Amino acid sequence: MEQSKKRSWAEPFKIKVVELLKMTTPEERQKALLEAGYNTFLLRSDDVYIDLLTDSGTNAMSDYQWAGMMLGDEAYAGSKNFYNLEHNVQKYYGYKYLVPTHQGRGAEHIISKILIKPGHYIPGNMYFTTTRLHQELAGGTFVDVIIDEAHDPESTHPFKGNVDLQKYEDLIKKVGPKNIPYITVALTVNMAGGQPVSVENLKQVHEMSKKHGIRVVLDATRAIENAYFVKTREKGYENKSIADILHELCSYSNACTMSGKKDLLVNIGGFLALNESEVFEEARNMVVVYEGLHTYGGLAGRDMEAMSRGIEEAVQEAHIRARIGQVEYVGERLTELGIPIVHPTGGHAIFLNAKKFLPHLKQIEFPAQTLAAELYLESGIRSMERGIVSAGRDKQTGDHYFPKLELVRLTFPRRVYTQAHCDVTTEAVESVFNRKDKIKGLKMVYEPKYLRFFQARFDKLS
Ligand code: PM9
Repeated sequence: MEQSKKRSWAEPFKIKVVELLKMTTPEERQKALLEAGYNTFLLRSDDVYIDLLTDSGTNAMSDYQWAGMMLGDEAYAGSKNFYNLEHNVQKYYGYKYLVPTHQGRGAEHIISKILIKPGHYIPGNMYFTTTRLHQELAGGTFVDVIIDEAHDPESTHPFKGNVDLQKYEDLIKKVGPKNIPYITVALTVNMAGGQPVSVENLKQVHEMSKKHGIRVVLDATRAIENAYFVKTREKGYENKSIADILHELCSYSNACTMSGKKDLLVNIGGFLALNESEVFEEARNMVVVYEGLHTYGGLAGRDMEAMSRGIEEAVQEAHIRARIGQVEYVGERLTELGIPIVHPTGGHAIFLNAKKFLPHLKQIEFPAQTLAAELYLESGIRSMERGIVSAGRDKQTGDHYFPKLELVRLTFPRRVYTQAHCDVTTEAVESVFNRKDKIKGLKMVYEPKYLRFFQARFDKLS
């Protein structure tokens, strides 16, 4: 028998425990959506059928991780699970020092507070909500130095997360290297569509930064997914292991912040990892104020064990191939249907291009927020707005930012949903697409001060 060119992959696990899903009626969903003020963050999880809000903390842990949970050493100080985690962070990420934190933003808070002084500038490859907020709260100003292609949903550049070296150099010239404590490089870039950075680009960023005495701080939250894209897209890396690529990526930085809730297959946890002993000393001291003692940082011993074991599993080829393969699969099906999405598909999610999906809505009518609400109404599938609401307001002028990207994120938790769930999701998006012309926009009726996308409320425009 002739073999097909592209062989199928299957989930590289079998299912041992299941959690039953609840189906709702359109009337129940309409009521739930009204109560949630058209904000999918405010829905009760009980009212959701397939939850694609986020891949953060929503992963399914393996039996190996659950077994590790039973080996939690809950001593207040010096838990053996801390040392296991420290060992694996050193082994796989290559940093010398580890400060555990309850999640990613705990690490962002600490590094921002230590290194940023009022008046500083922090370049980065596109903003991330919590990262930029901590930088601003410390008195800094974020400057986007990502390549232009990242802001174009249709550009098929293989490394849309890359830093534009010219933009970076221009900023250094303009404000002076002394006013730039570090550059943040996110691997992958969430807000651009889960887009990767190439090793070559990161190496150049590292060299330029070193020349000017500027640190490179990675947001390594999805660095393992980034390593997979390097392996499949960057010349010379085809035969390297994911673990080796990860190690190399981190070698071009001074530190990283990490939300373990993504790549590392856990439900809670994060860390700051560093190479400089003086900064580490300050971080170790600060973590006791905001998170917990430096050997637990807001986590239980069992959480640290699950995260340590998660690192070992996350770098496995079969895991990462299927994880990104699932996203790719949905992307291919939606593209076949002519549905506008961000190309190429990224690591953790499909991003629907709401500007193109609902071209009759102005950005101030919140097309992505509207589309996320409509998808929920259609099918009980929960997604997330990543557009004008997430972008927030300019801290100087108070005006809305109007980002080029107005997207709805269908985010895939790791090892949670099957290919059949993916098919149902595709069909639900298609149904909304078929009635898109009749969809009306939203107006914001409540806006919280920080990270408004979490709690803002909306009403339908009549
Ligand atoms: N990301 C996500 O759904 C969690 C909620 S949205 C704020 O994508 C990056 C690249 C992230 C991220 C969280 C954090 C913060 C830092 N960097 O949520 O604090 O995607 O663990 O991590 C979310 P924590």
